[in-house]
Amino acid sequence: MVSKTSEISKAYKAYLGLGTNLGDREANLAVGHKLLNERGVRVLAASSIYSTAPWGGVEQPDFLNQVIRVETELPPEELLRVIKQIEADAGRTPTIFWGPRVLDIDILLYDELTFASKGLTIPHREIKNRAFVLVPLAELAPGLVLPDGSRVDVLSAALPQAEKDGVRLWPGGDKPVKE
Ligand code: PH2
Ligand code: MG
Ligand code: MG
Repeated sequence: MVSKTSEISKAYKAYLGLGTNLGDREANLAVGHKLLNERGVRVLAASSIYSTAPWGGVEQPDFLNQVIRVETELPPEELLRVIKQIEADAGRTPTIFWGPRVLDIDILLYDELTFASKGLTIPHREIKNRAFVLVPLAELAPGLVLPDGSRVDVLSAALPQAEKDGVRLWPGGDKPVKE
């Protein structure tokens, strides 16, 4: 069958990090999944949910964190715009840098892309430093290789034990969605 080139748009795979430490945290993650799916960012698979100690020096409640694999036709900056709107629609209001939030959605990886603009850096700047990202990412995609050639499972295993100790499987959140 012949189809018009203009109708073909490529779907890209991306990995997103979800975080929440205010309100009904499990519900906030569920809202994130729902709004992403409704707005052109299809959730293909999700890691377990982890309860994580706050990172970054701000005293605040523990987070729930999760990493998801998505598929989208949206280019990176458009994806970021959609994500920012979803965060706001989920009830996020501006707070201090690295402070508490209802829902944070970070673009961790987008296809094989390395990209930097004023508001967006891919891969995420902190991807290699954060146990609350690497542990769920390595669970979801152990063989995944970053654009610089490093493997997420190797990076996760190499984290300091104290960082790994702050990341714990969340009760009831240990049933990964299968692709
Ligand atoms: N997000 C931050 C700052 N610190 N700590 C944990 N455990 N999880 C997060 O998602 C998180 C954080 C800023 O985005
Ligand atoms: Mg974040
Ligand atoms: Mg963010």
